[in-house]
This record gives sequence, structure tokens and C-alpha cells, in this order.
Amino acid sequence: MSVLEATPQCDAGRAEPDGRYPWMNISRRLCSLLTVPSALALVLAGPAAPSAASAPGPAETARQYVVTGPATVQQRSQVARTGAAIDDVRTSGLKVTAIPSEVRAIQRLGFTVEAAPSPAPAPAPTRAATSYHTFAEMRQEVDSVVAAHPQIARRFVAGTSYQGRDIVGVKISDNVAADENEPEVLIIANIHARERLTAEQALDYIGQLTDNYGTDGRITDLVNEREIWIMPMVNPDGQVYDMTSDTSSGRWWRKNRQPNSRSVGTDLNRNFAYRWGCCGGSSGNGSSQTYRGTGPESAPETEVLADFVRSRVVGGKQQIGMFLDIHSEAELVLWPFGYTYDNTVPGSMSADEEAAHRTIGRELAGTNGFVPQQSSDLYITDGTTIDWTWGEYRIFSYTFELGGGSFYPPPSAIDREVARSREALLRLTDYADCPYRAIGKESQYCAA
Ligand code: 0X9
Ligand code: CA
Ligand code: CA
Ligand code: ZN
Ligand code: CA
Repeated sequence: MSVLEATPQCDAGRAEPDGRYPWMNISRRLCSLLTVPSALALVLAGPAAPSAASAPGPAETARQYVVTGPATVQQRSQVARTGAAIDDVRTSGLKVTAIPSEVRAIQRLGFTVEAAPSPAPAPAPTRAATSYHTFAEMRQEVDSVVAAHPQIARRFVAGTSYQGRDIVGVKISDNVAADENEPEVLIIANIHARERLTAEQALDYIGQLTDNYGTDGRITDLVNEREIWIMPMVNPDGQVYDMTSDTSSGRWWRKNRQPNSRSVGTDLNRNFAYRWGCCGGSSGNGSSQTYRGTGPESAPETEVLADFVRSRVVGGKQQIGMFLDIHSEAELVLWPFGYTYDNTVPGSMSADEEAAHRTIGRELAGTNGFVPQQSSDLYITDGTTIDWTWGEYRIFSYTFELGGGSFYPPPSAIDREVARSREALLRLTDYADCPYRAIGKESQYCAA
């Protein structure tokens, strides 16, 4: 029996007629091409291995698969618990990036795993302005924005990566050299190296705020009344490694580039210090896409980000009122917590705090068409950015998953995809003074 006969994937693909999810179309093409058992079947039919995630062993190589069967959040969390990274969630199946031992663990759960087709090579960009920024180009872009708008834009370096690259950002505000008493906003992108659209979203926002200052009244007010910190590539080693590739797409790299006992790379979005490793939402296997590191903040990049947030405590008060961590590609607006299914947690997420997160999250999603939900409605994770920023500092926090249909949308898609979330970023920035405004409780929580 061929691997394809063993799975409903081909039929499931046919149920998606609108072409919105190109990977399903590729999957359909694969279905029609593969009529005989192939190497795929051999890859997937390996014997069950002992599950000894943290025992020493050889490095394993990850690739992307489509998993069919999981229908509930508990089942998605079972898949996440194997250590596989869940890249996208559709009714027709999960896209995951997994190593062979994780593939076997997913199969033992009773789900069907099929190799995903390699993404079609992206067409070469027709003009430079529509291609993805390299790390060097991002730095040049930051330098030129700052040079052109010295009153409102200032470059900062939060620290350095494992390999010694600068983790660069731009502060945008009026009187930018001064630390004024204005609500602060922190936006980071590209913590996962391959999620290439995310740096473009951050750079675009820097451009929106600086280019339209003084002409657009709303943007002028936001720049005057907020201090906005934007860091477009917070995982520079991973980003450079991912882009160092012969093809127009990348190396499918997610983590940083720090060696570990088994392989290379810590998942920075599992390495934060709130409930680190608590709940089956990360992996102890260094080869895994969701390797949590040897301890909280064991990755230099995590520590740099956390130190930056800690540095914004001024006079005993955390200045950052809103945090956004930009990912791709599942088209979601997510809020804390990710480590628990509970919507509210005594002492760390009150009913009003949850209601404000949810209300703002839904409003933002209403502007970009994404799906708003608590992080754990997707699957359980632990050690993520927003669990820490909220859990440790009560910074209202969101994760966006941009769209584009893959980690490497063709450069021609950048403008369209980035434009979708501009309004959401402006609203998030606006809410930094008092998120409780969203639930009509500013007088209770934000009175001067
Ligand atoms: O798994 C992640 O780190 C994020 N998805 S991605 O495909 N960009 O890697 C989402 C984390 C959201 N939090 C939870 N699902 N709990
Ligand atoms: Ca200012
Ligand atoms: Ca300030
Ligand atoms: Zn991500
Ligand atoms: Ca919940």
C-alpha cells in the first residue's frame, strides 16, 4: 500500500477550492504525481524508537511534514509535546517541522504524517524594493532612516548574538534622545529565522512612522505621545544562516546558532524565564525545532531581549505598556498564556486583564483578517516571549502570526501582506497608554 492510500490527505486537499492556501495546491499536485510507493514511505515507516529525548544521540535533521488527524487543541498539544514545531494549522491538517524521532512519536499518537512538498522556488524579484532584506540591508535601512529623521528616530543596539552580531533596533518618538514620560511600546520580529516576512513588517512600520510624521495627524500624535522600540531581526545569526542559501528560499532555519549537546540551536521562543519547560510545550532534545535550551535565558539573544525589557523599569515602574512579537505564517493574533488552557489564572491573569487582552486582540484581528485567540487555543507552549512579558511584568502582550502561505512567500507578496497589518500595529501602539480603555475601565485602572 502506498503512503498516499493510507491517508485522506489527497481528498482533504480537494475540499479547499479557493486557492487561498497554495500549499494545499502543491499537496494536491503531489497527490496526483505520486502513484507508487516511494522513498517517502520508507522514511515514514521507520521502527518506533525509544523516547529518550534528552539522552545523548546523533543529531537529527528536520524537515516539513503535513500531519492529518489532529482536530482538537488537545491533539495539537500532543503533537507539540513531541517537540515538533507546528508551522500552520488548517482544517485540512497541520504543517509541522520535525526530526525523525518526532515523526515517529506523532505516528505513535495515531496521526498520519506525510512529507510536505518542497516549496516551489520563488520567482526572482523584479525590483530591489520588493525583495527581502538581508541582515546587512536591514542595518543600512535603519541607518538611513535614522539619518533622514534624526529628531524622531534613533538607532540602538540591545546587545549581541551568540556569534557576536548586533541586535539592532530603532527608537521612534519626538525628542527621541530624551527618555520622556510617555507610554512605551516594544515590537520585535524574526525571533524565528525563517519567518522572513516578519522583519519586513517591522521595517515597514519604522518607515510608516517616520515617513508620515508631520503629515498624517494620527501618526504624528502617536510618535509624539509614545516611545516606540522596534527590533526587526532579534535572531541575527539564525537569519543570516537561513539566508545563506543558493536558492531563493532559505535553509528552513528556526532557532539561534548556538551549539548544544546534540546539534545546533535553541528555540528562542521556548527559552524565556516564565514557567520555562513547565508544561510539555518545548523539547529537551537539542536537535528539536523547539529545543528550550539548558536553562531559562541560556541563549544570549534571549538574555539580551530580557535585559532590554528589564532596563525599561524606571523608578520601579515598567515603562512598556504593549509588546508585540511578530511571527508567521498562520494568520493569528494571540495573547497569553500559552502554558495553560486556563483563560484566567489567580494572581497572574485576572478577568479584567483577560477581557482587555481578548477585546484588543479581536479588534486588531478585525483589521487584518487574522484569527484572534489565546495562545494555548493553538497548542500548549512554554517559555515563550509573551508569557514572560505578561507573567513577569504585566505588559499587555501579543504574538502575531503573519500570512503569506509559507515561511518564504515570493517577494512580490511582501507589500500586500505587510499592508494587511499596518492598521493593527497602529492600534496596538495607541493602546499602550491604557489597554483597559478597550473594556471601558480606564477610570478604574488608568486614572492619573
Ligand atoms: O510555536 C511558536 O513559537 C509560534 N508559532 S511558529 O510557527 N511561528 O513557530 C506560536 C506560539 C504561540 N503560542 C502557543 N501556541 N501557545
Ligand atoms: Ca518623546
Ligand atoms: Ca520613557
Ligand atoms: Zn515563529
Ligand atoms: Ca483558554
